[in-house]
Amino acid sequence: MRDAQARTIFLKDYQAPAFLIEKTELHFDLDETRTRVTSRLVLRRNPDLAGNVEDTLQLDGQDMVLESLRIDGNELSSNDYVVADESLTINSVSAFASQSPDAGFVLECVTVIKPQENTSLEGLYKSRTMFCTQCEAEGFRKITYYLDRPDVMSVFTTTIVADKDKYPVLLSNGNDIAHGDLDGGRHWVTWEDPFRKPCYLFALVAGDLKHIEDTFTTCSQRDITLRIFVEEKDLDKCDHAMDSLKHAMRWDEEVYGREYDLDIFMIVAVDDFNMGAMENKGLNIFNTSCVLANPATTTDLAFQRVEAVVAHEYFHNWSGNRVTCRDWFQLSLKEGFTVFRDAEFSADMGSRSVKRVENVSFLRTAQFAEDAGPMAHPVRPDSYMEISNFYTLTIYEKGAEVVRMIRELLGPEKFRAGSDLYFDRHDGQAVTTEDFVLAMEAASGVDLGQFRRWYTQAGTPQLKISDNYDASAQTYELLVRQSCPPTPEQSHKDAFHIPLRMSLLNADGDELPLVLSGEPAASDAPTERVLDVTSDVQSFVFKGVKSRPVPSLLRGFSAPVKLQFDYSRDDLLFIMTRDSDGFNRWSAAQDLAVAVIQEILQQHQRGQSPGIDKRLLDAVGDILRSAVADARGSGELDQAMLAQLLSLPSEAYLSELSNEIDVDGIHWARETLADALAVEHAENFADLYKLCQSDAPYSADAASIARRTLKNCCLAYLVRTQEPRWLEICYRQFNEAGNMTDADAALRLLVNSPAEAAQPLRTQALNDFYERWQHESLVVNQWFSVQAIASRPGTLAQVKLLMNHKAFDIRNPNKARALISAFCNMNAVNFHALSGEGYTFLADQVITLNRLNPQIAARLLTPLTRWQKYNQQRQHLMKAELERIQADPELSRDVYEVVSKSLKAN
Ligand code: B3K
Ligand code: ZN
Repeated sequence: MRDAQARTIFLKDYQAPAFLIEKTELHFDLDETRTRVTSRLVLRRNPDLAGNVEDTLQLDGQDMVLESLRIDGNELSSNDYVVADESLTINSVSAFASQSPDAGFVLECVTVIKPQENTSLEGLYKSRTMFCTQCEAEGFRKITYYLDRPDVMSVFTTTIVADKDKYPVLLSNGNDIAHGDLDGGRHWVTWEDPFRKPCYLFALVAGDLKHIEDTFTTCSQRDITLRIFVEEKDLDKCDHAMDSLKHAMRWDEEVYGREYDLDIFMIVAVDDFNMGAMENKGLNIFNTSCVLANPATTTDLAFQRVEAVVAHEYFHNWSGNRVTCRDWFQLSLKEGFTVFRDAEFSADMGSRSVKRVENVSFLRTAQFAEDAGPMAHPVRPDSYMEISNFYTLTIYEKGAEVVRMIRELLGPEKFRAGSDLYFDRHDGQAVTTEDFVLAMEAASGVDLGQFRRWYTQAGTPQLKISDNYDASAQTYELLVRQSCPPTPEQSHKDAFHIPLRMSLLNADGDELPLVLSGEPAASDAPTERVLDVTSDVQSFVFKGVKSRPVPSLLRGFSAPVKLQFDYSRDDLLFIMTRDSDGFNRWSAAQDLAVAVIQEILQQHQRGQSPGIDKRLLDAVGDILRSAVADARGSGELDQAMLAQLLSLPSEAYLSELSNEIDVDGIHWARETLADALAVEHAENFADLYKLCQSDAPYSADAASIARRTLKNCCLAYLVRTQEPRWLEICYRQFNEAGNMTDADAALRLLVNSPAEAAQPLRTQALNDFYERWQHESLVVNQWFSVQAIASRPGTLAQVKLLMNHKAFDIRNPNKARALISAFCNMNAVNFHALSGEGYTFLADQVITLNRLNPQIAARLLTPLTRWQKYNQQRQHLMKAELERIQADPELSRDVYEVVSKSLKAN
């Protein structure tokens, strides 16, 4: 890594562009060996910059050969410009322009690139047989020289020329305005996108694709053509994405007043893709894993992911494309807001409480860990080396929580007024998170001054709450203390503005009217309130409280904080059963299970045999009995929520809660509790398992998904009993399943079971599964990951064998994730083996991928960066591997940033 490449970009250095690009005309001559890109850019000096007399034009560009360069038809010679690794600098524009650069000039540039050799999957590259692009954040500069920054917005016209047999379908943004045939079996298409956009939203696809088509009539009665393009073999896997798209389009009209703008909306599925999908204007490009769905090959979880990602990318058309980011520090402006929008969409499509539980679980496990690690950064970062490293859970998930908190503080009507104003004010502009907050303030009159700290301060705030009941005065006090641990570059934090949604429950579980001291008593006082926590220490005294209540705090997880309140286990049981807030019922169940698991762990560490709190065993029994009665009777309960209540906190969450992670202890303690629950309640689990069976044909509606989830949750407990009959039933479910959800669940259980009788069944099932699905790439990925996450000893050896399997290809990100990432992130006991072999394995893969695909390499590295949370022996081993990676002389900027920042945390 050369020093120049390890440069840091700072938000404080932001400067508006000296030149603007009004019009961009691109011409692509696609070819197997060399692709020629001709660009014709209409530029002019930025008139909004006072006194702008800039005459040097520096364009971004890398990995290409420049063939010719002209300004206003005048050819430049190599003395007139400087080509460096990442730029092209023209020293004097006015020397070639036919008029003042203020009035505009035309830059024509011909470059040659080799998409077939581009393994970074950024810019223009080949995925299997097709050409496709990924330009966000800075991939366009690998296509042609350009001002590759989001505040340069231009109208694009794109002509694609290619062999007609191999590439019958040629796509780009906007509308197809002309096409025709050429000699030599070639053809061409010209696309025009009337909306100004930054180049990161540019897209091109060429391939032998088939499509399904539908139409959507917008709220103003415009008919939009919807097309989903895939390889022919996948045509039977597009319907769910199409349905999801139409639901999303309607939802955005109804909930945000946002109508689609072009006449056509296209989605293309590609197999080699660094992330989930990309919101290119009018031409979304999707990882096959986020668009294809069919009951036979796709699990319920993947069906739900398809719905969410299709909606997310569609919603970007407004939150991202029509209103875009001024610079990449503002990334959460579009990502946080859009994740919030897609989460609300999913909540409306399925079960709201369950959706919230899933999101919060993920946030508390993965984002909290990121916020406590060496790469912690604010929702609006101050600096970065490589922007690709900042597509993080903080930008996305915490960013969404920040938007959610704004809605908590404003209420839904004012929030909607704020979003309307934001879209109206900034349509067609590249703006900042500050502009978003200003619009919210202007439309609501709510002061978000202190709230802005959520954008600038990293780290997860802690809320320590204690209470005090005064029986004689009939007052109940909540004393709230907030603090936030230091994060890299930020040792001190100022108090956050935290919306604390809460209620007080009396002994019957009823909510009490909430009147704060100083407020007039009112007969219609609310029973739920959002308290504004704004100081380091703050007291809230409620009056007229006749007996000591149980507080229901942080309802719906109203802020992304760590809450500490000294609940007794009986209080938690009470909230679990009596709270009207579904999220808090679940959260109390988790807290109780965490406390019991931690107790088992401590007993284990002290060499005592575990004693399991009977209250938890009984509570699970109660849940099960009510679930059984409900399944036999009215069927009113939300079975997805029941499954959540019956699921123990993950090892990852238990690890996040630990100061020093006892990898094996956590695994052992959690398994011990799960096994005990299984044995104690085997009969109830068996009843429920049977009651959740159904002969109905597969449907991906919320109730059917919930039923299957609950059923497979029961089966998991039953397999834990290690009774041969349950292993056989599991194997039978695997064999006879009419859908992938049930087959996959059973396969996972067989692969993970430590029972001796499971061994032959597992071997048979894995062989059969591969045999049957070897031609379905996404299913083969599942087959890889099922094996990679088995906690049995010897898994790493198996993973290494699978790396040599003919179906594995490290250049395909889905495959790398299915095997390497699954092993390193979801198999703690094996990855953290004290031999250090897991760490060496990961470092080897990162070193390989660093050369092929730096983005994926940097992302895979995450588990090694968390070394500070482990014991000395593991810390030493992990750091040694990070140092080995750091010593690679060819380190990409992506990997360099992650390695150096995590070693600096020393
Ligand atoms: N905006 C893209 C992410 C691009 C990532 C580039 N490294 C997908 C999304 O968030 O919708
Ligand atoms: Zn997004």
